[in-house]
Amino acid sequence: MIHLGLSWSLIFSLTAMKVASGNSETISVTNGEKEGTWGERETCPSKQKALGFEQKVEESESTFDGTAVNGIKLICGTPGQTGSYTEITSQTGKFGDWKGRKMCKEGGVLQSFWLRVDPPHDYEDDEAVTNIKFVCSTGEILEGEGEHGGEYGDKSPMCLNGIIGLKTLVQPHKGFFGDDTSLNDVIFYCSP
Ligand SMILES: [Ca+2]
Ligand SMILES: [Ca+2]
Ligand SMILES: [Ca+2]
Repeated sequence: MIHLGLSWSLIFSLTAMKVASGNSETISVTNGEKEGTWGERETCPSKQKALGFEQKVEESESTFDGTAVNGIKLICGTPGQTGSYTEITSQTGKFGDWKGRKMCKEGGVLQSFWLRVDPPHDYEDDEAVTNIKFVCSTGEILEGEGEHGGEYGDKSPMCLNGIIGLKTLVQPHKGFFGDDTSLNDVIFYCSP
């Protein structure tokens, strides 16, 4: 009887884990950097999901202290309906420019992502997050117009029902003599 009880509780906990990983509340990657403060959680209006995104990027060629990605904006809307969008951002750094929307094919929503990250160097310029790419539920991969420092890490878990919000870790401006990196990491929130 003891063995039976143990195996039932094991099966129950495995099932619970499977449900949790398929429909987690947030998704993140393991290769983000650590500096800065987390911005506010921002979410799409009720019933809307992230159909695309836009990045604020400082071009590395334009400066000796590059920061690459400074902000991420989600383009929220109703899947399958075009024309009416809501833009949301969390904390955003002061450098760079918004580079234009990247949208899933009609009916698609953002589900998972990779971060390209330039890790800290002792003597060279650091930039932390240099680019991002997402997978849409319609199958295509959308890559931002970011920079080329560092490498992409492992893909995040998937929001089965789509991404609906975000929170970003951004390093405050360190001034002329400090090596700025601006955006260091991001967490996305999943639709229930
Ligand atoms: Ca820098
Ligand atoms: Ca950055
Ligand atoms: Ca600086």
